[in-house]
Amino acid sequence: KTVSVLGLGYIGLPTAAVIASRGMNVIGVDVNQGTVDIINNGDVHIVEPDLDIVVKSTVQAKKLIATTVTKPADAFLVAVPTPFKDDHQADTQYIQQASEAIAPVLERGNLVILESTSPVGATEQMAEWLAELRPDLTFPQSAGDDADINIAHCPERVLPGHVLRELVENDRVIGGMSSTCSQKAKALYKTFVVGDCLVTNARTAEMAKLTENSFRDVNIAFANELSMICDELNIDVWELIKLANRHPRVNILNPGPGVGGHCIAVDPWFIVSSAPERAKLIRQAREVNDSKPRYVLEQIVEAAEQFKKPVIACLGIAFKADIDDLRESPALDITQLLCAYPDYRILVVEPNIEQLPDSLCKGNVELCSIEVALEEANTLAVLVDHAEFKEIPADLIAKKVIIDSRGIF
Ligand code: SAJ
Repeated sequence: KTVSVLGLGYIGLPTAAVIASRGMNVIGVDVNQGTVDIINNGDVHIVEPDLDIVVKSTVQAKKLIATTVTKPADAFLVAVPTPFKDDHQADTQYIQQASEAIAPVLERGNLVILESTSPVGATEQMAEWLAELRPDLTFPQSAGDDADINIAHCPERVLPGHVLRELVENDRVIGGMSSTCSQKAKALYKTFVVGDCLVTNARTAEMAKLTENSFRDVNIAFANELSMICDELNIDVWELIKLANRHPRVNILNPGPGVGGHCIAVDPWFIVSSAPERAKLIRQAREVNDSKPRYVLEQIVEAAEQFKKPVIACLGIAFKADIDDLRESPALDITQLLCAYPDYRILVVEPNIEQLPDSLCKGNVELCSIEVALEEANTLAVLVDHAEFKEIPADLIAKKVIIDSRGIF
């Protein structure tokens, strides 16, 4: 059997490699020729533990081949981005482009799976796009279990940094547009998932994924709001949370500089835009989390202003601990805003990258080691709880002014 994976990013590439490692032939399709070339050389364009090893071995075994051209296959797995537009509506143009790429090569008996996190109704929309382009085939929205083409939504739910393990171990929600669609999709996932594959319909599967990330967003917003209240009341929020969490039914998450990444800061908006009148708490949580970077920035500026020549070490710019991913990173946003102060010298410490992103290539910013930063900075802004930072000995920071948004010190 041949599986084609469309979109070779943070989800598509690990998924393609894991399926190929189970002995299936996998055609990975990406619109970016550079990405395709890197993969066909047995290399990877993203940092994820052990991904390089699996990609290299499956490419060498000729089980995984990357291309920019969509080719016939038994199953198509769509793992393209679904960002949001300025008005917070989901932007499904990449799903539409993937549908247009798949449609010409579709054959009777094919399975099409949408893995991208999507607003409710997106799978039905994808099925419509495919049906319009291939009037010679039947689709589940009209033919149900007898359709020529089976379609399902099976949202990814892996945690960056643990993708290879979670791809195999996590339970999966399989939302078929008919029961045949669900059974066929389940059979595919069962070839590499040891977790349970739980069958439902496509709309519920879409909502399940959005719900998982909104649950986390709301809970982080609770922690972030608490941290700001505690500052006002002169209470150590970390101690407070530790104490409250000793209650058998309380489990508060960690405050931070805001919520980053391309999932939790995005997906709740798909619920809000589908049900704007009802989704009050979910919207408010987004707003609390989005307000946190500016709050932390103000704390850093206030601390730095005590010095004639503020030298601020920004510890971490990734969106969370122990990864190199800078997308939608509150730590990066805060660092960028700090650069706008021409009198500040900004020392960026980010052990997971080798060069600064373009947005930080300014005269007053430099990437440096922990040692240099601790020697030269008078103000420390802890923005990410990377493992390296947790090992900094207490005596090295004793004389610094510290804004610790992650509570590591
Ligand atoms: N964060 C906090 N406090 C916390 C936990 C997280 O401030 O207590 C921040 C992080 O620093 C980061 C952001 O939230 O900026 C998101 O980090 P995360 O580790 O919570 O989640 P992601 O975005 O890396 O991955 C999430 C996961 N979803 C859930 O845990 C419900 C993952 O399983 C999903 O597959 C992924 O989104 C996705 O692709 O949707």
